[in-house]
Amino acid sequence: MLDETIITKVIIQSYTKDLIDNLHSDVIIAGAGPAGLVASKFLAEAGLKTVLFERRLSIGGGMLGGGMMFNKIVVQSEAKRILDLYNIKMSEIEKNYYVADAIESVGKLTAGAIDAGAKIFNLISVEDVKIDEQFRITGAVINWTAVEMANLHVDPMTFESKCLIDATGHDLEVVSVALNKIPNSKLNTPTGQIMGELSMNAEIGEKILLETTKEVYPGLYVAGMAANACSGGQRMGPIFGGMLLSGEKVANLIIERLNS
Ligand code: 48F
Repeated sequence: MLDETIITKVIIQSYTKDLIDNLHSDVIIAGAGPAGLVASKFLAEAGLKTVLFERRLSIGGGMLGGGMMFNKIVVQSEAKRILDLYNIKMSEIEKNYYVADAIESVGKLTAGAIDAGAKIFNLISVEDVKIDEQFRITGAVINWTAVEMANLHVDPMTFESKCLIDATGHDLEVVSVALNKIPNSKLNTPTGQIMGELSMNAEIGEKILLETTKEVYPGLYVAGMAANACSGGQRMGPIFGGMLLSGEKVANLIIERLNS
């Protein structure tokens, strides 16, 4: 005999335990696109407690749809080694242009993060940051995506971490809210402000992404498209090498910081 109330009880108990176990972590990542997923794997592998919040039901962000719903992704040779780490199958249809299946890529990037020990919560949005007396960022303020979508007046809850990564993609949501709400805040960008992304140039956008991926405010890092949106880098469309390398870079910056 299956008891529906036991099914309900084990779900509630187990999910609540996950939330409580992750209240304090080393790194919180907002956004489970390719950059956030790769960062989670490397951070967790380095022994850092890593929590990732994703607004949507699905994981993978813009990677799932490939280019204009042709759900294939392209990776250049510089980033091929990262897809190889996950055993993602690729074909080199043109020299230096490796093509992979978007669903396989997202599935394996997700499994890689989870197997390394990162905790992913979907259906939760980061809506603000937590700050200390010196206005340093010390965590994330979160709420159910459903609350956000229904525009309900329901207060959020707070998770604490040593570092926070904005991997929210084009919208750069976490940095935007922080800049708005922290008095006199200046970002580590050429203007000290959010510069916004530039129109498409895959060559420049991919290259510059490794420079724009950095700590932009004490305790707050940017990775993936959010990094170019922050520092005025070009967009690059459905080539994903830069996203993977950006995830790796932000993880290395934080590993170095927290282990020093
Ligand atoms: O947009 P997304 O895939 O970001 P990314 O990792 O990769 C960018 C590429 O997909 C593509 C591109 C490549 O060349 O330009 O756009 O930089 O993933 C961002 C994820 O963050 C989630 C969003 O649902 C998506 O899955 N997200 C956005 N805002 C929030 C959030 C938020 N406030 N809280 C939690 N998740």
